[in-house]
Amino acid sequence: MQTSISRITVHRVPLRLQQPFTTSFGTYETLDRPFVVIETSDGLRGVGEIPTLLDPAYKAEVDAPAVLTSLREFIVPSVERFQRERGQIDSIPALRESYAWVKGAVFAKSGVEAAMWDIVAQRTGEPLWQLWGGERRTFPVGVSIGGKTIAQVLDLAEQAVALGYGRLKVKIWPGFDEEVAREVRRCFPDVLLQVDANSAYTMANWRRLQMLDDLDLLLIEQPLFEDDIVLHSEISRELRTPVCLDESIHSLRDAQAAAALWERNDALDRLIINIKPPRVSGFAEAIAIALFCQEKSVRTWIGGMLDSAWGKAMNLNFNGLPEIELPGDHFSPGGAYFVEDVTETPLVAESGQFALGDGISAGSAFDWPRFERMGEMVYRMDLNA
Ligand code: OSB
Ligand code: MG
Repeated sequence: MQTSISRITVHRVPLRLQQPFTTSFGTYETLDRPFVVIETSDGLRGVGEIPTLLDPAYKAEVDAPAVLTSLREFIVPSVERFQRERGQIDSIPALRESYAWVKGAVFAKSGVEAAMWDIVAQRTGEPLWQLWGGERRTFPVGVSIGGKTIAQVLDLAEQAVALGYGRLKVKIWPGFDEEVAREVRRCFPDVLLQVDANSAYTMANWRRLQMLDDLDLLLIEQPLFEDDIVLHSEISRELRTPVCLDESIHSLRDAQAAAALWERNDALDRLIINIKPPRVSGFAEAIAIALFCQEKSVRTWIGGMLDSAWGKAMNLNFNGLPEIELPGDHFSPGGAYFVEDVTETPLVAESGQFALGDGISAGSAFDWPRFERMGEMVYRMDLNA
C-alpha cells in the first residue's frame, strides 16, 4: 500500500452537554474537544476525536492544553520526521513506531491513531469492527449516570430503564454512595448495576465501600488513586464485589501488572478492566489488552469519556470484539450527550442492545460541513512524501 500522509491538522470543537454530568471530580456542562484530521496523498481524510475534559481532574493529560502541546511539540513532528526518513507511513504499526519514544501522552496519541484507522477503513472498504477482529454485530450496552442528588440519579435511571437499558453505572463519592446505590438497587432489582468512584476514596475511608457489598453490584470502579494498583488489589481481597480499574490502566503492561497482583491474591475472578481506547493510546493497544484479559479470564468492557457521536461510533465498533464480555457505556438516558454533535451517525440502542451497521467509518458518515462550522483549526502541519 503506497500511502503517504500529506497533512495533519488539529481542530477544536466546543460541545454543550444536554445536561450537566457530575462525578467525584466535578461537574461538566461544556467540553472543548480536539479532533485530529489526517489527509493522505491519495485524497482520503480520516478523523480521530480526542475525548478531553476541561481540566486534568479525571487524570493527567486529559485536558486539551496538554493534548495540544504533546501533538504540536512532539507527536506530529515525530510522524513528519519518520515519514521523511522512511518515505511513507503505510500502517498503524509504523505510525505508532514514529511516536513510540514519547512517554505518556496516551490521549494525544490515540487521536492520531484513530484518524489513521479511519483512513485504513476507507481504503480497505472494511468497517472498523471487522478490521479489529470483531465478530458480533449486536451486543448489550448501558448508560453512565452522573447525577448530583439521589432524586436526579433515580430519575435518570428510570429514563434509562424505560428505554430498555439493562445496565446502569452510577457515579459515587464518599458520602454519596451507599444510599444512592441502595435506592437504585431497590427501584431496579434486576438491572446490572455498577458504581464508579473516579478515585475519590483513600485508605482512610475505603471501608465505606463494604456497605455496598450486599447490593449485588457488578463492579466497583476505580475507588482509589490512579497510580495505586497495589492498594486496589489489596482491598479487592476484602470485597466480594469485583474491583474494576479505569484510571489505573494506560497500557497492556498495566493490565498485566494488575492481573499478576490479583492472581497473587487468588482473586482474578474479581478483577475487571474498563478498556477506554483513548486512555491506552489507541485501538491497537486496546485490542492487545482485550486479548490478554480474555486469556486470563479477566472480564472487560468499553468505557466512554462523554465522547461525541464520532468517538462513540468508533468505541461501539470496538465493542464488536468477542473478547469483550460486559456491556459498555452507550449514552446518557436522554439520547445523545450534546445539544449539537459533530456528526449525525445514528447510534440508537433498541432494548438496551446496539446493532452495528455497515456504514461507520467508511468516510461518508462524517459530516464535514457541520464539523467545520462548529469548530476551528488550531494547528496544521504539511508533510512531504
Ligand atoms: O470514569 O468512566 C468514567 C466520563 C468522563 C470521564 C470519565 C468517565 C466518564 C463516564 C461517562 O463515566 C461514560 C460515557 O461516556 O458514557
Ligand atoms: Mg470510570
